[in-house]
Amino acid sequence: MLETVAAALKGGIRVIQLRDKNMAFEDLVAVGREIRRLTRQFGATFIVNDNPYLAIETDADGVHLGQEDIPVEVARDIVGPDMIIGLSTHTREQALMAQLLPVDYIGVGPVYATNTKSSPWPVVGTEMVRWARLTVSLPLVAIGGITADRVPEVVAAGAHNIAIIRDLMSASDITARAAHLRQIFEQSRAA
Ligand code: TZP
Ligand code: MG
Repeated sequence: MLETVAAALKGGIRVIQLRDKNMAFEDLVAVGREIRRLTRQFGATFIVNDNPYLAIETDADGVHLGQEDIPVEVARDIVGPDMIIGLSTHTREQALMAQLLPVDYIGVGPVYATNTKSSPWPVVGTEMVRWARLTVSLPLVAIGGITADRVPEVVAAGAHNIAIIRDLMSASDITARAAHLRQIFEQSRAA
């Protein structure tokens, strides 16, 4: 896991999320502290999934919560005012409601079908990204089935940032793939 993170950072990935639904808390703390060390070396942001206590234990920059996780207000009380909190949204109603919560960005997805997560939420398409950019006053992170060739249309729809698992993690050369993704992302933003 640490080799993969280091390779992604070398290729220009700027945000790393630690996400493992099966690891014990103590093991997540141990690996999380190593990822914290690596992300700091690269000046990158470190977010943990699901658990605000893990964010504190690893000195992460933030915690990402789903609709079924601990309520955002409770997480905010735990982590304090300065830590980043992100919230996944899968419907227009959830995205609108997020504006009333103490969150710093929302995830929007799944934009495309994906096998990485057995998500109960239907695909939202780039239409929801486009709608959210026009309607919701929070930074948007698009997620779900995003590949390098889809980055331009997701950015054109208004995503501020993009979360990718499979397209990067399944690459034989992760550093090269990360550099390729970053290049397409920057080109798309410029366009
Ligand atoms: N949440 C919504 S889709 C997803 C998560 C964690 C998985 C995204 O992974 P991939 O491989 O980039 O589709
Ligand atoms: Mg979660």
